[in-house]
Amino acid sequence: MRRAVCPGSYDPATNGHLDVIERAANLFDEVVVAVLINKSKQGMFTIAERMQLLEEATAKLPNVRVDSWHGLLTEYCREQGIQSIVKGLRSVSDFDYELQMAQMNREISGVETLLMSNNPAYSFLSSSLVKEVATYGGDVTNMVPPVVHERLLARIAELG
Ligand code: COD
Repeated sequence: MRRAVCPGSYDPATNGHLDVIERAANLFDEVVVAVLINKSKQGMFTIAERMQLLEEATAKLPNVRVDSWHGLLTEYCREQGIQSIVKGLRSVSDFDYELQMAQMNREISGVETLLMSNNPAYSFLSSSLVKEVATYGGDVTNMVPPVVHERLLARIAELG
């Protein structure tokens, strides 16, 4: 069975993330969307909330499941018997960062990384910018799955 992991912070998932997950699901028998901690980013949603949103947003994809992990991604791959990591690439700056991580992950574990060129329609999308625009009242309706949009506006209202 060909299995891959799509790792990320997913705080929260955007339509750019979903595009990569859907395309990976067409290439592999099973895709695990793993919510990991990125210590350099401050979270708006808890890990459990991010997982719930991803589960709802990927419900129509039968070979996709959602999980979480604290620690090295390659350790997760080893534990789960996953051979491939799939990441999305938006820009040259993404490429620099992702290439370095791909090489490091391969060096320490042998796990391969597939860098998937993104859908140009989503090149400008990041969780951070979506949160910032929505916080100041901008319209992000077409940038995130409907379930994320609803929870994002609710969280912003809670935070005042
Ligand atoms: N279109 C296409 N792809 C996109 C888009 C978009 N609009 N937005 C984001 N992506 C891609 C990103 O390029 C990334 O590949 C993935 O989606 C997830 O994005 P984020 O922003 O949710 O997640 P990151 O970049 O914060 O995730 C980084 C990890 C948590 C995966 C990384 O830090 C990690 O592996 N941490 C675990 C600890 C570890 O193993 N460290 C050693 C690394 S060598």
